[in-house]
Amino acid sequence: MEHITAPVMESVLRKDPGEKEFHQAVHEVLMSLSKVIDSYPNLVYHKILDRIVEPERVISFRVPWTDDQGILQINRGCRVEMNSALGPYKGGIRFHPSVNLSIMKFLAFEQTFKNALTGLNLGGGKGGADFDPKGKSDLEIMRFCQSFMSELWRHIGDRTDIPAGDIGVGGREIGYMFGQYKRLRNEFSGVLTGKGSQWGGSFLRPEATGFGLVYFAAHMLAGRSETLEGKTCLISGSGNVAQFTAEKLLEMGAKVISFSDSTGAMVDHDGIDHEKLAFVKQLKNVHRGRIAEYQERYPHAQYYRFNPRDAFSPLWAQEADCAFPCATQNEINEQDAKHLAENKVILTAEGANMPTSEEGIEIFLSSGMLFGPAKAANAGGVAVSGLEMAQNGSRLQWSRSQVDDHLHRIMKNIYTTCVEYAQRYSTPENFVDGANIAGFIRTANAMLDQGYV
Ligand code: NDP
Ligand code: 2IT
Repeated sequence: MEHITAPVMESVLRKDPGEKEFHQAVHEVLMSLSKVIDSYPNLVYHKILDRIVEPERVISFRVPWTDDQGILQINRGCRVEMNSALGPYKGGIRFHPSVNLSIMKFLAFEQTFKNALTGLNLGGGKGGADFDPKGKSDLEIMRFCQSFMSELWRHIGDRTDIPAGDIGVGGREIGYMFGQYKRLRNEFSGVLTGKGSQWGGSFLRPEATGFGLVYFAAHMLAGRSETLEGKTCLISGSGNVAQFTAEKLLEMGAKVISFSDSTGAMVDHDGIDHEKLAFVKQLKNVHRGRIAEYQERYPHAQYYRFNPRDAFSPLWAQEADCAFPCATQNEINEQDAKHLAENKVILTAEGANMPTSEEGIEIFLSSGMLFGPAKAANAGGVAVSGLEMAQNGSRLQWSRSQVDDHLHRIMKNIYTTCVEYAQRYSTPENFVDGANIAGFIRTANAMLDQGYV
């Protein structure tokens, strides 16, 4: 069946040279689809594959802002509106110096399938800027967010495109962007999700990605009559997703031993309890400090400074039962995956988007490890964003427990969908194929219904 998917891949490589992250995301999905596409001649005839890899719209814009010294700075902003077959474009905004078109397109592509898996009416999109929030004052962040929105506002809307947070964009940035949108449009609407809970935000949206990830992992383990209780867990990253993954793991009786950031990783073999987690939250969210400071506060912990020339990360070489990469793309390379497999890690569930390289995924799948791919495992965040949109549409706010019930139900549905599609089209427990195929079929059928657009 590669005769159907290979030309699509070749066309992407030809049209989008140099976009290596986008190539990687497309290749992974096409490899899964090559196992089933023959059964869907209608989708082939109507060129769904050729269309699904082409963004509906890409918006690139200049973001000028002045720093605290009064010096003009210029960044590049972007929004990739990938696919609106299932609903308005939906996906986060990332502020990080590494942001480029390839990264935006891979994220928007992944988001399309992820959002389909939630069962909600959400299309796929992603945006961001190559702006580095590190070391910036609060006023610099506000000026940047206002300038970013001064261009983006004309392209988005609560029925068109609804951005949210991602790396470098949390509650503070969403607030500043919302304020500017409201001012320009003279309209208080649900145009962004992740808003403050006093002014339209859903309870549990900040927690949702991490909590959902742990619910998903618990289902995967239950499939093998296992639980998280007493399991030693590695977490990378120390931002939004990492923190709430840790919080839920502690609640489920697991032992969390690590966090990281882009400078290094810390490992605390005694376990990171609620008090130590509160320290990390304060450090990262209030003081915006570095994870290295954990060791200053808890000297028995180990700290490993990353060196970009290192062949593997010391974090993934630690002994553990479960691994939760929650930092960024391609943070687990082939060597890291080998270490995890050799150390008999029984589960890896992806909180970050595409944190495992394709070679790494191969190693996980062939080792018999349970592997929860990002587009299934981290879908809890966008799912609660969808619930925030529902609450905004009805001018109501649901209780924390109502939202949590929905999140539980959605994560369970995603898990059973992955199991079902893996069993039907691939090998049992191959949730990569399960997620890719299920997300694709739902999106593709909607595209078919809506004609050649
Ligand atoms: P945050 O900005 O809150 O935290 C990001 C964390 O990852 C920080 O600890 C950061 O370290 C680290 N990090 C970022 N870039 C790199 C890098 N190049 N190398 C090593 N570490 C890095 O972001 P989130 O927690 O929101 O996002 C984390 C991941 O989860 C991303 O892949 C995101 O796409 C994904 N995700 C987020 C969702 C959400 O709702 N927020 C939903 C679904 C997925 P440092 O402080 O040094 O930059
Ligand atoms: O990658 C993701 O799913 C997100 N950053 C969240 C997107 C959203 O719209 O809530």
